[in-house]
Amino acid sequence: MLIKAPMGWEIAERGFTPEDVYLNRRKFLAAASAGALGGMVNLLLPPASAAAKVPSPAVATVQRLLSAPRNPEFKVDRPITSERVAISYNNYYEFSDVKDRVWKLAQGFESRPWQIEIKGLVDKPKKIDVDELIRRMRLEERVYRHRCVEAWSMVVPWIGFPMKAFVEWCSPKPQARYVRTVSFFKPSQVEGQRVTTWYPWPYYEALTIEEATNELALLVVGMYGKTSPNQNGAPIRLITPWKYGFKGIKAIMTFEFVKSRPATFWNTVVPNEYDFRANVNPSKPHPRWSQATERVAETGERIPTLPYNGYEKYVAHLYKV
Ligand SMILES: Nc1nc2c(c(=O)[nH]1)N[C@H]1C(S)=C(S)[C@@H](COP(=O)(O)O)O[C@H]1N2
Ligand SMILES: [Mo]
Repeated sequence: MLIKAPMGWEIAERGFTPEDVYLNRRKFLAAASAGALGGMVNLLLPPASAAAKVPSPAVATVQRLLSAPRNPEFKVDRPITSERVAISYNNYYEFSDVKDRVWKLAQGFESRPWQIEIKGLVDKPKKIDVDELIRRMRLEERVYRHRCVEAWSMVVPWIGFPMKAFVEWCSPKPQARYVRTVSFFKPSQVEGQRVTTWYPWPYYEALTIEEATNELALLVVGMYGKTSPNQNGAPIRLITPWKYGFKGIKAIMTFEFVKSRPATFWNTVVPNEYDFRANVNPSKPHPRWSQATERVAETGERIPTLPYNGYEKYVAHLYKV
C-alpha cells in the first residue's frame, strides 16, 4: 500500500489527461479512507504541485453536461437538425459573414478560461469563471426551434440553465429593468473584427428583466450532449427561442443590470430592419423579405413560421399592453 499509492501519482504526472488524474485521485482517496492506513493517511498525500492540477473545472463541466436531463416540457413536432448542420452553418460575424466559413475560422478561438463579469444595478458586482458558474447551476437539455431573421430554421438540443436562475443568483436591485449582455473584443483572434471594422464591436444585446426571467430564456453551454463548439457561442451564449436568432448573443463576457433600455447591436447598425424586441412574427415582413415561411436549413423544405416561433403560450402575456 505505502508503495503503490504514490506510484499511481507518479504515473499520472507523466502526462495523463486531467480526467485520469481525477479518477486516480478518487480511487486513491477511497483506498485511503478504507481504514487500513489509519493515522498514516497524511503521509500519503501527493505533493501540492500534483494536487493543484486536478480536477480541472472544464472536466467537471463535461461531466455535468453528460448527466443533464432532457426537459420533457419542450417538444418540437419536427426532427432535430443533424449536429453536422447545426455546427457548420452559423451566423457569427466576429469570425465571418459567410456561414460555412465560421466553423473553420473558430477552431483556434480561446473560449477557455473565460471570466464573466456581473455589474450595474446588483447587490454585489462580481466576476466568475464560466466553469465555476456551470458548477453552481442545474443543467438541463431543451429541444427548441431556432429561427433566424433571415428565414432559415433548425431544431436544436441545447444544454444550459434558465437565465431566471442566473438572474436570481446575480441579485439585481429593484431599479434594474433590463439585462444588457456584451460579447468579446479580440481582433487578434477573430478575422471579422479585423476586417468588418464598420461594425460597432463587441456584439451587444439586451432583454427586459421580464423576458430574461421568463421560463424560456436559456443560457447555453452545450449542445448535442457536449460543450458548445466555438462557432455556436462557446463557452456561454443566450437562446431566446421566441425571438429571431440575433437576440441569442454568443460568447458572453458581461451581464449588466440597468435602468433604461440599452442599445443593441443590429438595432444600432440597421434600425429600420431590426427592432429591439425581435419577436418572431410571420405577419410582419422584414423590409426586404417575407417572414411568413422559413426554410428548414437541413432539407431546404419551406414551412410556415409560427407566431412567437411556436412559443406563444409562454411569452405572449409579456407583450399585452
Ligand atoms: N456574438 C454574436 N452572437 C450572435 C451572432 C453574431 O454574429 N455574433 N449572430 C446571431 C445570429 S444572427 C443568429 S441566427 C444566431 C446563430 O446561432 P447558431 O450559429 O448557433 O445557429 O447567433 C446569434 N448570435
Ligand atoms: Mo440570425
